Amino acid sequence: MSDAADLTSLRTLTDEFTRFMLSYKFGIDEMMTKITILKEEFNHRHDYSPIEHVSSRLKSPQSILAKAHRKGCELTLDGIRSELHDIAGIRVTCSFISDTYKIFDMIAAQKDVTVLQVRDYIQEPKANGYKSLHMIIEVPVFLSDRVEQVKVEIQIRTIAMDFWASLEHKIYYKYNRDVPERLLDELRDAALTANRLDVKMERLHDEVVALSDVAGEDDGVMDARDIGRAGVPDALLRMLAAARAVE
Ligand code: 0O2
Repeated sequence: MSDAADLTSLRTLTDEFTRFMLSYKFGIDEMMTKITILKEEFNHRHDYSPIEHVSSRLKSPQSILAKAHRKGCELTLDGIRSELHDIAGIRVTCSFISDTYKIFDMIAAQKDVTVLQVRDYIQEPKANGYKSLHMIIEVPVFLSDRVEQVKVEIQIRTIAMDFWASLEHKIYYKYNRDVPERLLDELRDAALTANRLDVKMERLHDEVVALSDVAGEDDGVMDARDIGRAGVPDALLRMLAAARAVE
């Protein structure tokens, strides 16, 4: 092949790969919009948000290649597309364990979202203590010349599970995947402690919610957008009037 032909085919391949990566970016964009809407709407309806934090990441080309090699998948864009499910990734962090399942259900119920795979590491934690609810979904992305179904991996977990997972991930890479047994034991123990905290916090939260339902509690803060709309308590008005009369 001539140098010019080589260059043209290289350009074509680069362009195809860029389009391949872009479709995953668009998949993330679609799902991030859906999750943000769910978060804001839930917040509006219930005065509380089951979602604490949402983040996303696109796997780097190097990491895609390494995983494709590890899985022994065909090194073509089609091969990678069908075998690698986490090129586009979203992580949703919730306050409580029950919230993770609420978010899962709300995502799964969306008409244009197809759930391809579910791994419930909350019900069945990994041997190292890892807990998280994973779903691989497919979402349509509307491009100028076609509609593409894009896979996105969504990991849903509590703050405590997330704290544990990020530390374990760091340790795993620090020791180049060969972590000393003592640290592995401590990590398993820390996972149990994190779980106890999750269970206790949720129980306390349920208790407080039940109390404030009865008392119609004011939590002591107001949204700045409500200034002018919220009424001024009678007692405060009387106090202000009395102070003015003394002036
Ligand atoms: P990274 O760097 O986060 O992207 P599969 O071949 O698809 O069946 P896979 O991809 O290992 O197997 O699926 P699984 O078990 O659902 O894990 C997918 C992702 O979950 C991982 O992606 C991690 O992000 C996370 N994960 C799974 N197990 C653990 C764990 O024990 N500890 C931590 N900290 N995270 C975990 P990657 O590509 O491995 O890593």
